[in-house]
Amino acid sequence: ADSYPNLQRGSHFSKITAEDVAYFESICPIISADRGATEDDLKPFNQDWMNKYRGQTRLVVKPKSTEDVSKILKHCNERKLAVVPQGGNTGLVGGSVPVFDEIVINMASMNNIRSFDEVSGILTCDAGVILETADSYLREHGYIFPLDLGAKGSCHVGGNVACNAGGLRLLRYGSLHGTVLGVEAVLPDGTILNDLSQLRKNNTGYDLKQLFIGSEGTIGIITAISIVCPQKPKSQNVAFFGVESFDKVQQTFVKTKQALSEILSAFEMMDSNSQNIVGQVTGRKHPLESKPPFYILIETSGSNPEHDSEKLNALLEDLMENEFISDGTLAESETQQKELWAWREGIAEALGHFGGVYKYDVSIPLKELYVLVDDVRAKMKDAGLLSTPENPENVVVDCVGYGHMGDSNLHLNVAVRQFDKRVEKVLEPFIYEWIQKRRGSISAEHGLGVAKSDFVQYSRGPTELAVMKGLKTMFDPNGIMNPYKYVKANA
Ligand code: FAD
Ligand code: 2HG
Ligand code: ZN
Repeated sequence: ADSYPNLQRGSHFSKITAEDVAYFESICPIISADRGATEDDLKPFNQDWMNKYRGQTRLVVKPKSTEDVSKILKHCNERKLAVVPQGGNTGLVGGSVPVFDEIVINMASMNNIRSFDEVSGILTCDAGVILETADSYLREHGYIFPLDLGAKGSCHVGGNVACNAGGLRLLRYGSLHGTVLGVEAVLPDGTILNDLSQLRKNNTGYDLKQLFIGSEGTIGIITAISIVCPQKPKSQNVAFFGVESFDKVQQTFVKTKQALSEILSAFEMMDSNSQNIVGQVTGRKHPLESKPPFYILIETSGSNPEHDSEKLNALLEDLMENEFISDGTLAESETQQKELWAWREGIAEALGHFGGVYKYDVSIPLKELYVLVDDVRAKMKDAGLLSTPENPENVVVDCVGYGHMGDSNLHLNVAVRQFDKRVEKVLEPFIYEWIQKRRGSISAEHGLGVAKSDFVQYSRGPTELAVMKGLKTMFDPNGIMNPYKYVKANA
């Protein structure tokens, strides 16, 4: 495939036959080239959200139950047919689309809420429930989903768990490794593993569900999850600040934690380049008139509006007095809160409007979080690839940095007019070496997929990788689950 110049189709995988298609059809709805589906019909399942990766599947199966998934995988395993589990297909590392002709197992039809306990706040639902649907359901019952991210309208909770998504409120509600209490999964040979526990405490052997959280469809298909959900906050505030330097962003972070303590629910950082691009693409006017190099979005979630406002106002006064922030605004309604959030949540989408984006999702010690962006921008400029007032048509539109400052997680995005080998050569391995030197992570929250699979050794040692490969082989000896991606057992 054009998207994958360095990969070759596994020669041990079978090709789909008419009998296979007939068998899958007897189990659940399918979309098949052998039944008249066109390339256009298959495109939404073959192409990823960034339009960067494109596979060549001829068959999509849409199971309606765990038993359907079990029959499908058992057959694929016996026949050595490779598969790709697919949720909402919003992943950003090319993990959710085929590389060659893998069968897409799309989970969208498994979308029932199974149970909700109003006392414990534990939700149990099918993997294909859309995140926003789960959250809306919970809100009606006085709770919220402990994860929130820009793709909430399309991504599935099963997809979220499969890639261990982090999102906008991790600093408050923690990672899915803490909130997910149970997983029901189908192993590659069709065995149903029922670890759908609703217990917060269960020290009885290895914690198997943890292996599925962040496994990106490589050891089995998650069919349901149970998760403990926090109370819906009675009071919420959103503040948006302009800041003159990254040092001051850090000082503001410390002050904010001290002042807001338990009510802080998000601390997001955006550079001015990211904000310019959102403004340019949406045509909206920025909430702050001054043009500082950095912006911060702070959210509070609490139970007492007076108490929360008092804390936030005290923080604001302190930040202004000490000149940590140079400008700011406080949302006065829920609509305004959403408008402010749009300047943060809308960055990924706006960046996609120019032709292509190189994405790096990294963990770095906070002190140096933004240095990487400056370094990459300087290198692009030196290489004569960055658009400047003198050369406004250069291939690199801009290098922007933003992200989950509260979690030391930077999103470095290099927006280009088209994907270009010269740009790639400047970016890699430079960025990976830069991260390795600082003992950071080359993938903080988006995972490995096909995009980062060949670079995992920059963040993980040989012993760790050997154990991971052993695990993969134990679960999936035929290697049918999401091949060519993640930690490749045979690489
Ligand atoms: P998909 O993209 O369909 O799949 C992702 C991976 O999981 C693939 O490897 C796939 O094979 C596997 N998979 C999917 N479902 C299953 C299943 N049921 N069983 C086993 N394997 C499965 N990520 C963050 O961490 N934080 C963010 O803030 C964030 N913001 C985003 C904002 C936007 C606008 C977009 C487009 C993406 C964002 N992401 C973010 C990426 C994020 O990982 C995904 O949006 C989401 O978690 C993926 O869910 P999905 O259902 O779309 O999964
Ligand atoms: C976000 O935080 C997402 O907005 C997407 O994780 C980041 O597109 C990106 O690089
Ligand atoms: Zn993110």
